Amino acid sequence: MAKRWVQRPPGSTWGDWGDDDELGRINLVTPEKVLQGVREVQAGRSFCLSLPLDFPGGSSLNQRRYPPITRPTEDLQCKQDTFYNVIAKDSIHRNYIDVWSDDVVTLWTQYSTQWDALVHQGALFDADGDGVDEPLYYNGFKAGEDVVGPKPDAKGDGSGSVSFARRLGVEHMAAHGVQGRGVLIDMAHHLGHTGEWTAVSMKTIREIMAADNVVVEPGDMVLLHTGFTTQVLAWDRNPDASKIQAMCPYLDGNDPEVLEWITESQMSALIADNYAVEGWATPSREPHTLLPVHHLCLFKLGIPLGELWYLHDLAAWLRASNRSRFLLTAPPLRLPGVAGSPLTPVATV
Ligand code: UVW
Repeated sequence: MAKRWVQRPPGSTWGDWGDDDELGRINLVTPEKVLQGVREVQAGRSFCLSLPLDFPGGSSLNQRRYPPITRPTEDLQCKQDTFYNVIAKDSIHRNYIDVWSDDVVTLWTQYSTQWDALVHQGALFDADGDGVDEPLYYNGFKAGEDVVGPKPDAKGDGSGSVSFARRLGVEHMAAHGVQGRGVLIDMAHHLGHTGEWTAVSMKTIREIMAADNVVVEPGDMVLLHTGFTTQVLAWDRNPDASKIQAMCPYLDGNDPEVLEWITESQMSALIADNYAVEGWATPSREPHTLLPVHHLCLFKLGIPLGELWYLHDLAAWLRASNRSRFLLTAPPLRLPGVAGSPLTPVATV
C-alpha cells in the first residue's frame, strides 16, 4: 500500500507503526505489558467495569443513542419474531422435552459502557499537501473510501449494511486482545462527589496522582474515576435529564498540559466512567475541534477512548488496599466495521 499522506498532523503518530497501521497506541500493549498487568494480580478478585448495557436509560444523555431493543428470531417456518419460549413437544415432536429462546438485539454501540474505535472521530486535514483539507481519520484513512457510508450495501456483501469502516474499525483492537496494566486515577475521591460539572486541569491531575502515588508508564491503560456512572446506576434507568448532560469532573481538553500529558506519557488507552472523558472546547474564531481530547487521541495519536465504564467498586477497593494498578482485560466485540463497541471489561487485582 502506497503511503497515503505527505504531511501528517503536527504531534501525531501517523506512520510510527507503519503506513497501514490501524491499532495506534494499542501497539504499546506488548507481551511485556501483559506480564506487568498479570504481576498486579495478588488478591485474585475480579471487578466488572461495565454498567448493565441498558443503562443510563432513555436517551437524555445523547439523543442519537437508545437503549438496546430485543426481539425473538424467526422460527423454522420463517415466521418473524416468534422463536421464543418454543415448546419443542408442540412444534416439532411430542417426544422432545426442550424449550428454546433465541433472540436478536438492536444495539447502539455507544449507548452504555463502550470503546470509541479510532474511526469514531477524524478531522479535516491537508495530508496530500495540495492546500485543501480532506476528511480523514487516523493514519490518513479516507472518509468515503476507507470509511464508507451512509449508502446502500456499504459493506459490499449484500447484508444490508448502510455504513462500514473498511479500515480502523473496532475489530482490530479485539484481534490484538486488549489486556494489560490498568492504572486508576481517583478524581472522585479527591474532588468530592459534588455532582458539579468541573473541568480538571493537569495541575490538579498531577496533585491527585502525587497524593495517591500513581505512576503512568508507556503502554499503561489509564482510567479516570469521576463518579459519573455511580450516579447513573443510582438513577436506575431513569436519569435526571437536567443533570446527566453536565455533571461530575471531566478532563480539561482546553488545558494544553493535559494534551501534552496524554502525548508524552505514552498511555495506550484513555478511559473514564463519564460521558466523553472531556467537556467542550472553548469556542474560537479559528477552525477548531469541538472535542480536543477526542481529536488528539482518536485522530492524531491512535488512542482508543473508553466511556461510561463503571469504576466505583474498583476505586473503593484500590483505595482500601493502597493501590492504583491492576490487570485490565477489556476487548471490544470482534465486530468488523464499527466505530464503537459495548464491552464488559474486567479488572483483576
Ligand atoms: C460525544 O458524543 C460527546 O462523545 P462520544 O461520541 O465519544 O460518546
